[in-house]
Amino acid sequence: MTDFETILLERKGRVGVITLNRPKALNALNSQVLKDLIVALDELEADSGIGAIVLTGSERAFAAGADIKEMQPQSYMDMFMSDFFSGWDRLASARKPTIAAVAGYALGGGCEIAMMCDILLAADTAKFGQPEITLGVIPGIGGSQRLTRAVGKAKAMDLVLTGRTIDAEEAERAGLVSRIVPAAELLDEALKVGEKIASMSLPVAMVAKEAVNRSFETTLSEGIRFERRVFHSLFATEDQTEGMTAFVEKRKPNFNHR
Ligand code: CO8
Repeated sequence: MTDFETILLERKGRVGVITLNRPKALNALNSQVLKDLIVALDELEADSGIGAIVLTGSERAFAAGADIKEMQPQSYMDMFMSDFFSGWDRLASARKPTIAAVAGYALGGGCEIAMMCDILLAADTAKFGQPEITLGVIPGIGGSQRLTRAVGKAKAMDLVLTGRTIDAEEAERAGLVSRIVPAAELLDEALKVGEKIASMSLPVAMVAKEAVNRSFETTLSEGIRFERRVFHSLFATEDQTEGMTAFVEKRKPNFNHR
């Protein structure tokens, strides 16, 4: 297993756990974090023993945003020529299901990478926000788009234009997170969700998330057409046969995990 500078990578059963680990900078996301995360994601996606991926941080911070100290001296040409931040698209395009387990601060890029995950679990201590405007910039890895799709224009404008932070309760009411759990139980809960997903057929879970994600990219009729085509195609899999036969035979299904 690869050693990393800024993250920890563990395998817990069929769940891969990536922990952001720059405690002195509240897990600020610098270029090294991005490099490490890409290697870790590539490893977990290639590992047939893994059926779901949890991304988490510390008790105090999931991530307090992009590393401001790294960005501060950069010019327009530096940012443009290096296509700064574009590598983060790797997380959004992960094929295996991803779960963000957020405690403490998820600000700026931290909120944005949590929103790239398929499921967002919040500890009761979680705080979300897009404070970039207070630094003279705007969200840079999808915040203006994903936040708006998640919570609607009213709340997104409020957060992006004022830079204010919301707590877990407000985030849940707004539809940004799917569940709130006590901070002490966050990782266990995320692992349970991961194990549950990993107990399903992996290819079916992969196309299920692809179908949901299509809804952000296309019209209703095209999205439904996509869903229908994929649904039909699943009848070519052993897992459809196994899942439905197990129901009829009143037993638990034994899915393929590859
Ligand atoms: N970048 C660099 N260092 C940081 C960051 C950051 N985003 N956040 C915290 N740190 C550092 C602090 O500088 C401090 O270091 P030091 O001890 O060396 O001074 C250490 O972490 C602890 O932080 P604080 O002392 O400030 O801790 P507090 O508990 O007083 O405050 C806060 C916690 C409120 C979270 C505060 O640290 C803060 O406001 N941080 C910045 C939040 C922010 O503005 N985030 C947005 C950044 S811009 C951004 O994310 C752009 C997104 C575009 C794409 C992102 C791709 C990754």
